Amino acid sequence: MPSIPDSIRATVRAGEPVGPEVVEVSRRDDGWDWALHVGPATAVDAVRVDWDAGPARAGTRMFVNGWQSWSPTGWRTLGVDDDPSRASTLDFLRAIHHADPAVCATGELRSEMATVLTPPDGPATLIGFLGGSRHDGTVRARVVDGRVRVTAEAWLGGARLGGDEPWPLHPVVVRVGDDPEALLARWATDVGGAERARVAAPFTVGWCTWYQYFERIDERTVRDNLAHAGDWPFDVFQIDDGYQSAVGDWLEPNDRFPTPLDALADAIRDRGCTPGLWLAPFLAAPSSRLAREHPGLLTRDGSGEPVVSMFNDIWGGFVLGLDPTRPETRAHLEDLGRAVRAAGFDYAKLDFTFSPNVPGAYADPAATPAQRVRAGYDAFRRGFGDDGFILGCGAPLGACVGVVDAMRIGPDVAPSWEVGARDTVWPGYEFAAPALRHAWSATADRAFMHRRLWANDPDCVMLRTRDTDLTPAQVEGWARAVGASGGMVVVSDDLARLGPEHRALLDQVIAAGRATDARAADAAPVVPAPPVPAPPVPDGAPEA
Ligand code: 9PG
Repeated sequence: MPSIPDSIRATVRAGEPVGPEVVEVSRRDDGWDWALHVGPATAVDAVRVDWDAGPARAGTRMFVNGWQSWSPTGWRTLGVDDDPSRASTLDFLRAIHHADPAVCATGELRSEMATVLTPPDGPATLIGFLGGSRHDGTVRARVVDGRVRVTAEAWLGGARLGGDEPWPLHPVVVRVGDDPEALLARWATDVGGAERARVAAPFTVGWCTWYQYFERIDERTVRDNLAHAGDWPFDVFQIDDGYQSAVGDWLEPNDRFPTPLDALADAIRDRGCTPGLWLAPFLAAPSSRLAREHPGLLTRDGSGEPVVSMFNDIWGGFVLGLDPTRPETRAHLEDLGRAVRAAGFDYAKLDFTFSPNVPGAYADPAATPAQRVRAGYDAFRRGFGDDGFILGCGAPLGACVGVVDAMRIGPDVAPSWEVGARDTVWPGYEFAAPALRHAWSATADRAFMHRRLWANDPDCVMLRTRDTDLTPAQVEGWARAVGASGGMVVVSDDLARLGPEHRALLDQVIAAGRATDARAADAAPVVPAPPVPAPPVPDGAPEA
């Protein structure tokens, strides 16, 4: 495959006709710099360079990076596999898992930020955007008449761009090499440099309420676990979803939490841990105090109605999105960050943060979807402080480089290998549903991002061997995979039920994780792929 297209011709997809001369392209050694110069403000969907990358070889593999933490990610076969959007039935799902919510053409594969194409008989080619804070970048590939067509697409999402100054796009690199992982690691190092990635946070060990108690937490349970926390090597003790009175009202706990949050944070600190809090700062339940008293913060559609940004049964159904392009929303998010920190929480897990990508009539029509997401994060960060620890979750990866300290790089783990009965599985997006094998495969496929774009959060280890559907081998295999990743090690089990054998495994995982983490910037972590699941045991047959 040729390293750079012979002639770089950019085309613009816009709401109004624009000429090809509006894109200024300049070649660099391994790709190109480009800028958009449309003059009068024009709604621009995308700017793309499309080229012939040579004859298609059967069995060419493509690395597909999902758009946000939970989005389908992994290696696919070009000309055989399809994009998840082909199977999807809900517009909403495409808006929360891709930059461009439109359905792909048959046979087209797409990857966000970067891809690697590896033909069976030749070197690998990486195509990647050197940034993500100004706009998303999607690389598409398909086979046309026996040849590979590649498109590098700067996704602007209909932002009204214009003015006298050219609008710089993130540079694109095209690089050839023998080792796909080395190409990805080098690309991630370059993106981290360009976006001033926050990669200096210390190696983090923690405890989290979610994967033992889910939304059924109460203060008693949190305090029971806290009573054991001093016996464990936890840096962080984090309260997850379920403490709040409503989605949006993060500082008002519900009646299962009689103690104010700042006193709970004090109790955590007294046990020697950094207090951590989960919140979904860009969402508000319709019945929340936030939505009722500050309706002006909400994202609106073209008819002025609030935009639904998520559906979740445990929150009572539909929830609305906040519009970070409104100055008053940014002021609210900044105040929220300041208040969470003032309550004593130095660690914040910001979840469901894809929501500003959901289409709507945002107040600032000149902001791209990536800029909307980033404006929300930046506002929270301003209030929370530069020295607080922010973990992104359900987060668009590209827009968050440089603002988060850590990033969930896969879908939710679960105390089961496969998706459990209580979870909804959406056609095309099966991978986003909680299952150990999903979290494990993302941890392997995105290991190269660690300490280049942020610290990777592979999601919690699942140590318990009772009250779980995991086999002891799955428990241990996953824990060791987390260690091999060098990323965060977070326990999410009832501590009263863990014994010395669980502690011994955890100590080994932490030691391995610290060693991998210490050299991750030089040598990208290598995480073994999840084992192929054993075939089901027939009824009556003895278990192995
Ligand atoms: C809390 C949880 C945990 C978990 C997060 C996130 O409905 N959904 O599609 C859905 C997706 C992910 C999800 C929950 C629901 O999990 O990843 O660690 O914090 O939220 O609600």
